[in-house]
Amino acid sequence: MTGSQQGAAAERTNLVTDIAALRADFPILHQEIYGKPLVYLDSAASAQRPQAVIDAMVAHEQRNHANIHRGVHLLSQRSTDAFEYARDRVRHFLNAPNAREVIFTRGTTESINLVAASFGRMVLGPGDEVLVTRMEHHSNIVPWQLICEQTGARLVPAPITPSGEIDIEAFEQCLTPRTKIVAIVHVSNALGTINPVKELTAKAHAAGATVLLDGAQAAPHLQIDVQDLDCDFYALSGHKMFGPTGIGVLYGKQALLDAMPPYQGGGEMILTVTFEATTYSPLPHKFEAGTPNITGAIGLGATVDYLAGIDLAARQQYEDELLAYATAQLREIPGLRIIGEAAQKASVLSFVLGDIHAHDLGTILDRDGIAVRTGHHCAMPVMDYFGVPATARASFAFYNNRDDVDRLVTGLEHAMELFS
Ligand code: 7TS
Repeated sequence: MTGSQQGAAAERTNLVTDIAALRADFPILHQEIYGKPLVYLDSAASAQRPQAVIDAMVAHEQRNHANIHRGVHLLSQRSTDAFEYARDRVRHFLNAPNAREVIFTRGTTESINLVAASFGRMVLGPGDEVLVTRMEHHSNIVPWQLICEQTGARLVPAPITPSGEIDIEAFEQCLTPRTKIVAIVHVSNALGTINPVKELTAKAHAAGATVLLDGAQAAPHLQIDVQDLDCDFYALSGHKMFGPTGIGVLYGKQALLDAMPPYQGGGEMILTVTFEATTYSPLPHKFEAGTPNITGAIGLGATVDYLAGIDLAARQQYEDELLAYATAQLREIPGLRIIGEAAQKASVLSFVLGDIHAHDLGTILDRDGIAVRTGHHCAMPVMDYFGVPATARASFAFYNNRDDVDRLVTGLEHAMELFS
């Protein structure tokens, strides 16, 4: 074994496999809400952060903060090093070939807007098509609508099935020589469906389209390997994967990012400026105008380090078993309809309960100390498809357990009593 192989083997043997014990790492979970222990089932909206991530951010603020990429002084150098270290950790997390291909953004929403505004404007013209699916979050619909309006292109939604999966045959039929961009959610926030994005990417590429994957809900649960997926762009948010808010990532293949015009202008993204002509910084800085969320990026780097210390196979098995347990428990409740029953799902249970409005349900559960999200989950076309205005959604992370599920079931029974 080479030295680095020995190092990797040692790293693997030290991985945390006792997933249930990780709950202790999340201080926010250990509190009472209205006098009852908190049950946090809203991680798909925003996941909680482990102490290690909070500590990394506090340490940066207390000892190292200064602006990056510009100071000769020590604090600026420390900040810059920590920021670029975080970029490299994210590169590793995504298995991106090069840190130049990792752009820090505000989150998934900004990452998709960046691609739509820069790449979309560059390649789209009248009659061209952008293909999405009917299960997209609004942030993978509206940026495309905006750029379609400006370029004369058309947004095409690929159909889904009653179980909440992409209809692959119909998807293939939607791919035409006019399809320039295909934008697909990796894991649906409203249904929990894990889409076969590698297969869909290959089909889109065969049709000559460029592919963006929305990984907001995949990054907290799945192994992401952008080289294996062969996607052209991948977007994610720090706060969905146990990191801070206000920071996210756009991965893009270097050849595409190099060809694309800047998204925003300002400091940091330029090499030289005169009133006659401006030249731009090389990647990734060309797409990072202005002072970024430095502490957020450092927190995201610490998040990736934290996740790298956990055995992913053990974590996924734990999450799959918890989802199966929760699904079985909820199916026992009379009048409860689960929305989204795909064969491959990740940690999301959307449901409606009899005639009880989702918001009423959410309010009753809250009084029992149980946090779920209710509403359309920023995926109104999905709600339309299933013929419901809203659902209640319990979303899980590895820090949840069967007690949380049992409390949810008791809370739902309580709500039924109140409404009977
Ligand atoms: N894409 C998906 C699949 C999402 O679930 C979300 C947020 C976004 C994009 C946008 O992410 P942001 O970090 O830029 O806001 N989804 C949710 C949700 O399900 N509940 O609240 C936000």
